[in-house]
Amino acid sequence: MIGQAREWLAQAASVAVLTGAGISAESGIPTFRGAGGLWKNYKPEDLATAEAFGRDPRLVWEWYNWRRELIAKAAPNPAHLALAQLETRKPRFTLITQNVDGLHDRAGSRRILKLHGDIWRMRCTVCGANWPDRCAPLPRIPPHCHCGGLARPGVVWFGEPLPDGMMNEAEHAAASAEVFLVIGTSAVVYPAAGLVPYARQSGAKVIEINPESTPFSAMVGCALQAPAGELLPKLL
Ligand code: BV8
Ligand code: ZN
Repeated sequence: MIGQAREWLAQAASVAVLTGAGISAESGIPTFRGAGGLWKNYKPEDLATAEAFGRDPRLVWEWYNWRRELIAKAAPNPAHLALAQLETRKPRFTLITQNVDGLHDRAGSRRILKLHGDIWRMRCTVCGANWPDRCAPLPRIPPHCHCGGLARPGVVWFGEPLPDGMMNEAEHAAASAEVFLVIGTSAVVYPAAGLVPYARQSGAKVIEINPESTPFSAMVGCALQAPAGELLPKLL
């Protein structure tokens, strides 16, 4: 299995990758649906919504502040670094991530499609201004814009559309990939998860890296059940 995956990857000129929270697990960031992923017994689906934010912006910001502090103390792990390395070797390479933690950027990845936004950006709910903010912890909860309006995290919540054009770019990358790596995602959130069958239907060889099986494990060409931080460096 791993030999087959290594060979496919070595021979591919165009590679696309879809990552989820699992790739940051070995950096100490809890996943959404795994054990320890919960925060004060709240489910992400209950907090990562515009309704929850409208009802209680302070609570939602306490969750994001907690995650920002955790992420600020974390470092990219060998899986993030291996993907940054792989990008330098491939003529065509696109990293599509569901993660908002920014660890791929810190690992040196360049061409990143952030489907669900970026926890280190803020957006004003009044004037629409959008800016980077790396304060951890936040000096004031909830944070506000210069215009005085309430700021929200620069992420995509459930029920919200992905950033304009982002899925088109991701689909294009998935359709033209000879090898499509799916790493650390439970593949339950759409439209991101739809990229996996889409890549396969477009003829890509799909390699999944996840200690557990997912709804797509049976359909991928190669399902490697191991932690990404251990396995990915062995694939290069
Ligand atoms: C939209 C950002 C439409 C915020 C997130 C019913 C059926 C189907 C779909 C829907 C439905 N009802 C609603 C929907 C749509 C909904 C959806 O898919 N819901 C799901 C829950 C059913 N999707 C949406 O709402 C999307 N928007 O559809 O808009 C629209 C269009 C036009 C106009 C208006 C509206 C928006 C979805 C984005 C939501 N935002 N996050 C934030 O992060 O705070 S989603 C959230 O889940 C994170 O982004 C996360 O990345 C994502 C997916 O989770 P995973 O990354 O997979 O993480 P998870 O914990 O689940 O799994 C971790 C995996 O890692 C596990 O498999 C584990 O085994 C593995 N692992 C663990 N350790 C390791 C490891 N792997 C490797 N190595 C390890 N060491
Ligand atoms: Zn403003």
